[in-house]
Amino acid sequence: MLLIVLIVLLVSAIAHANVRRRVQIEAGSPIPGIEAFVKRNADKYTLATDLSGLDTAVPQIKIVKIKGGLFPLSSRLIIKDTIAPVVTAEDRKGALGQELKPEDFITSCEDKTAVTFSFGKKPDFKSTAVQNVEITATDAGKNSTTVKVTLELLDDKEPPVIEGVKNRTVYIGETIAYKAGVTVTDNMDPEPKLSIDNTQVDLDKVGVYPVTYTATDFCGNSTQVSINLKVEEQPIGYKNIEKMNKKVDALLAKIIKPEMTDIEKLYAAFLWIREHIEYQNGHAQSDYVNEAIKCLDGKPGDCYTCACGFRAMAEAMGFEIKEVVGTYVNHHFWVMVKLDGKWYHVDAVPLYIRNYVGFLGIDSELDWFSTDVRPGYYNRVKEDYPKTPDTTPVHVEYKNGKYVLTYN
Ligand SMILES: [Ca+2]
Ligand SMILES: [Ca+2]
Repeated sequence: MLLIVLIVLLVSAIAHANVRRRVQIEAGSPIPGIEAFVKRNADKYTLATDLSGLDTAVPQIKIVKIKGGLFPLSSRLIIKDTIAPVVTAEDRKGALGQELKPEDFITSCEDKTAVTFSFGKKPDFKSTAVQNVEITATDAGKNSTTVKVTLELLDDKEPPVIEGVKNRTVYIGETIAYKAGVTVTDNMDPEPKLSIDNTQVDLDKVGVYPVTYTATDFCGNSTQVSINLKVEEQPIGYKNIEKMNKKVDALLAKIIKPEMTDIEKLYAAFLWIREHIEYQNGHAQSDYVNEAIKCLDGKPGDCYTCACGFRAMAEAMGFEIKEVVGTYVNHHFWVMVKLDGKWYHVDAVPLYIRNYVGFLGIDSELDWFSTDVRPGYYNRVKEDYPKTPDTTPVHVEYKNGKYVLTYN
């Protein structure tokens, strides 16, 4: 009996002696396995403590239980950070009164543990003199690195600049992204603050509401821009805009090639309408979207149908369009398109009289047509529309059943 007890004690003592009392690793190292904790015969031991979730980037001491032999065994895992951070920093300029933090000077910092930054002596943020600044980076193991930089504060009196703010229209039921397309820049502050006062806006009620954008730099200089936000009833056909856009994209993919010039692109859209739409009187004059869909589907239509189809295509290609409402009997409709900063008339409805076909037309041609060919046809309230140039870059003729475009 005594012999058995002695043997057990001896085996336990051997097992105990084989386990390392302490194991130290550098912070950020991989989690050690059982072989780190025993001197030999690692295959006869297992870790009883689960180390899988251990964050070795945190310096700490952990008791590790080990199985092997008759009695429980244990070791201590010591995670220590002994390596100081590697830091680079840059000289800074700022605005008088701008409080910079120590980390604002840091351009890179490498360390396995969490690092905090502190000033040797806090700079005077109310001085315009060039100051020497010391910044110390200290890791979780209290190792530290100090870098030297300079700080120069300038007296900023220039307010930020707000761009991209314009009057907008939304329909009831829509939401509005006030900051979309709006940029704020400042001569010194890299991140001037932008606040938007939209407290008077009611998106559920038709009306015109003021919205004020205020940009402020770190010195308190500020700029204000106010716009009008118009809330309108949803137009007829509004729900079909997506459908229209899909049809436009599909058609443009067929008839437009990226290498085309602007004139060629507009002409392709114009020609498609001329060649696919059969004239038929009678349209819904207030429903741009559904008329455009009718046109894009190649269904018969009138001048408004063709104008809407052309507008949809031209706008999708990035051209600016104005609808023109004529004063001719029953109204004639067409559009104006902006090409290289100049406005021209485009009348896509099939019309072959005397070779005048209405592509990139100018005011004098419309006047001639409305006087000599078809009295009153292009009459309109001229002051409501931009003037065209005196010459047009192209001439389109309809000869022997075909359209021919020549450049002037
Ligand atoms: Ca470190
Ligand atoms: Ca400024």
